[in-house]
Amino acid sequence: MDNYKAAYEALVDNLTAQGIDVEAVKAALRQQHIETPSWGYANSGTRFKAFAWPGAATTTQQKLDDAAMVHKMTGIAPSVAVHIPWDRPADDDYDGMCQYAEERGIVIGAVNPNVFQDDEYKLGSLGNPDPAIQERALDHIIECCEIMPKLKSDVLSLWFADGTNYAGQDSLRGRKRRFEAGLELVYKNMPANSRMLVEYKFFEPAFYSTDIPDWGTSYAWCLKLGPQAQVLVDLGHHAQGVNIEQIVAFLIDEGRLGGFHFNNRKYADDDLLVGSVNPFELFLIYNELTGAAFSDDAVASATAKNVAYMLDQCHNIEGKMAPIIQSVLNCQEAYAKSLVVPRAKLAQVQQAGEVLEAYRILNGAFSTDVRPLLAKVREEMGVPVDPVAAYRASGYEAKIRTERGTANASGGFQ
Ligand code: PSV
Ligand code: MN
Repeated sequence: MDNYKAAYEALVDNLTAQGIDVEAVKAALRQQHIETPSWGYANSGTRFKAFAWPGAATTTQQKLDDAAMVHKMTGIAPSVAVHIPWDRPADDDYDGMCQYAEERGIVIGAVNPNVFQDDEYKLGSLGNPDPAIQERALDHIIECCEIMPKLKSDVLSLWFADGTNYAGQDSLRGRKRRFEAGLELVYKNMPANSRMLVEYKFFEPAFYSTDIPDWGTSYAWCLKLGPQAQVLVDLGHHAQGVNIEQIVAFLIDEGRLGGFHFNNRKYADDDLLVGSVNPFELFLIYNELTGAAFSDDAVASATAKNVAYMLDQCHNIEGKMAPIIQSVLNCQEAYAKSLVVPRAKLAQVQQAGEVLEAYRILNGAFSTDVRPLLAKVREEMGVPVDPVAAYRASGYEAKIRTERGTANASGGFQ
């Protein structure tokens, strides 16, 4: 990595010859922002076993300390998503929590209510047939709306474990109506200038039906709710073979793409490093976002520029901090590759119906080794050129192992 300079010069020549403004690409890379999840710093597992990782965070302070370290190593991860009540502070001191983050050079990002972990939610939350449970869920989500300004957050991120396991278990239309009514009430309680992101998932923990199974359901409800409601795309929440970049393109064009939960799914949900299974897919998703952000279309451009990019990953066997840093870097690399797509040339061959040439142009950008460019950008930003190596050499991991030990718990802000 230290010897990247000659490769960087050669890359600049190559990109410039293709008509790409390298300084503009670097400026865009400096502005990239990937939010990390507080829960990704704690121990987690599969339903069969949670392996405790030495030094893994158990309190929200530790999660914020770790997130600050990730930001220090990468320069592009300045915010952390929180999950309530996992991150509920003692005495509800949200101001103190916000200040704690800011003192470490980061901010709190999306607020995620949790209406799935209590026994009462066995049959669902907003979709539950019991009005008392619906109300309990509603109260918690509205409480999260009140917490948002205290944490200076403008994103409410909603995911529901609601659904049914057996045909006949509940009325599908009844659940739809209960959900709509609940979401409408939440929407009315949103802080001004904030956004509600509605996440979908086609399976798990309910297996016969899921109340928000796909982007279409989420989109339909966002349309009904109003402009503050947008769809959140979690990469792990689709069936095999689904063309996620097409969903992304559609939602951008309609002004309703609000955020991402990045991860990579091999067979089920979201616990693998983003871009590790299918880097081409991640590139194609970024290609849609970048193409829109830098286009002349006002709605698509504003929407793409306002997307909340978040990781939603739990690392079970590969450590905690280094994989999170690696995930941020995977997003950075995919974004860089999307920035070197020669768009004018691509549009020309698309228009001319030159199918193979269009594929070759797009694939050419994907195949570009952007690592020297990223090394240069990092150096200019004053962060390590190789963030994972720098993290390993920093002594942070040894320090937290000694100070924190190995614990199974994952607690809140003390
Ligand atoms: C559910 O699978 C999910 O993707 C939701 O975003 C949750 O909030 C998150 O994982 C953490 O459980
Ligand atoms: Mn998610």
